[in-house]
Amino acid sequence: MVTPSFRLRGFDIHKEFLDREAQVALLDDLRDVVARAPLFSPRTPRGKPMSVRMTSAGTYGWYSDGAGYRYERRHPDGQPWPPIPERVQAIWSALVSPNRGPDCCLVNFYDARARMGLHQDRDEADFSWPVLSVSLGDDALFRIGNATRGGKTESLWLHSGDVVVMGGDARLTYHGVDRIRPGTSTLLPDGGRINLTLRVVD
Ligand SMILES: O=C(O)CCC(=O)C(=O)O
Ligand SMILES: [Mn+2]
Repeated sequence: MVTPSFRLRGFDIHKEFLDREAQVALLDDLRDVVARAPLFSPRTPRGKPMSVRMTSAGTYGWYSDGAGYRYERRHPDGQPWPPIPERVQAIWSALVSPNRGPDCCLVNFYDARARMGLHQDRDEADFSWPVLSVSLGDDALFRIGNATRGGKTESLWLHSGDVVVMGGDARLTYHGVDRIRPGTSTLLPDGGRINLTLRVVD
């Protein structure tokens, strides 16, 4: 197994897991994903538009609207989601398991004003599988809370190329993104941040 740079509240943080060349290659793959499955703005179950735009690759895509949070087999335009790029699968294979791949690669795009409130990832069937998250582009202030809502939190800046694995006791820990720091990376020509979140769904 690959040793993380450090652990924070059970989250394994792999600083600069991807070098610049690997980030550029990944971005190329993601351009194909977004061309086939365009980014959209989901609504919360209460009807509020999320500030993060999203799409997915894989058997399932994460989706939300007035009917609730869930996984869907098709993009809102009716097409199946594109396959998860091999280079993305390889990160999972190296850090989680070479035997079972993720069912969903959620692609989150943060512009300068986007954020993601504290939440748990809990729409999956089996919490024994970790969640793996990749950061590309501008820095993000990532906040980690507790197994239940409330209590003290801690935050850290995630940079382009960093990978976080949330597993074991931390699998259901609250987490979110307070804000991004525009202009801190040159990876995305128009700025912003991409986060890939890989999960086993079934
Ligand atoms: O953008 C991030 O780093 C976190 C994304 C996240 O927590 C999620 O999509 O569930
Ligand atoms: Mn999450």
